[in-house]
Amino acid sequence: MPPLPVLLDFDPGHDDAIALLLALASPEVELLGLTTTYGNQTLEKTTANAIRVLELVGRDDVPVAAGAAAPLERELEVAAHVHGESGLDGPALPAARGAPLSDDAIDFMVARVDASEQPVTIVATGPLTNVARFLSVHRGEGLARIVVMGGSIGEGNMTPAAEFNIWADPEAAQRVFSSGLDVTMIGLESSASEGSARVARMSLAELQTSVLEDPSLGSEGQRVLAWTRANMTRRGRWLARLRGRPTRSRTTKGTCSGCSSRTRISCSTTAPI
Ligand SMILES: [Ca+2]
Repeated sequence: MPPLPVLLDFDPGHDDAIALLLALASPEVELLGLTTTYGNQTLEKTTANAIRVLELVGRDDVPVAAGAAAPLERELEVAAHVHGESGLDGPALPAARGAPLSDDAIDFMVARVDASEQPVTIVATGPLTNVARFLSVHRGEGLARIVVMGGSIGEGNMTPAAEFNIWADPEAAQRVFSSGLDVTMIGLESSASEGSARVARMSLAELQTSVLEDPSLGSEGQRVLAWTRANMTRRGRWLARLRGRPTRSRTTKGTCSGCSSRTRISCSTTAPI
């Protein structure tokens, strides 16, 4: 089976950086390119972060096109309270050496979809402004589907009901969800569940044995692994606080009664340790 052609539209951001690394490490995926949006930080920073991660793992052959710097209609707000001033606060990754394409993200998406022999899947893990703008100039021929990390069927993380990516640009989200195309929503619950946490741990394990264990990366790769693990743990604890669930302190060690894990990634959102 040929690899799935994918365009990743995102706003790195720690979790988006993990998504990128996983895509790079997945033989099932042919990554056609990256398009960036504001979200976890400003467009300038998320674009630089995308390039920094690519350069860290030696994949600066993957093209990056910068897209929306602000929502369609609303004021710009970024999630610096979660991802820090750089959008990737943690280990000091080297500054980006490369630059994004001169093409706008929308022109890039159109060109890549039209040029692909196989139907393209757009994976969007940030606010949906770029995807909405793309759909305003393209009818969606040549798309397999759009997979969105966003929304919630229960609790939000910006308001009691609203998840950040949808909250940041609801007009864009409305256009995407009403486009008539095949749209798959991976909501906040799925992203914070015990199952997804297990997937996250599996993904990190896979990364450790693929991209990040490349000997040429040396200690830098290990630092990124430590950073992603710490970030996932912090994220789980933060979500747990949001839900009012009890969690133990960082120094507590034990086995989760729910998932038999000794990490807190899933325990913090499912059952106390
Ligand atoms: Ca994101």
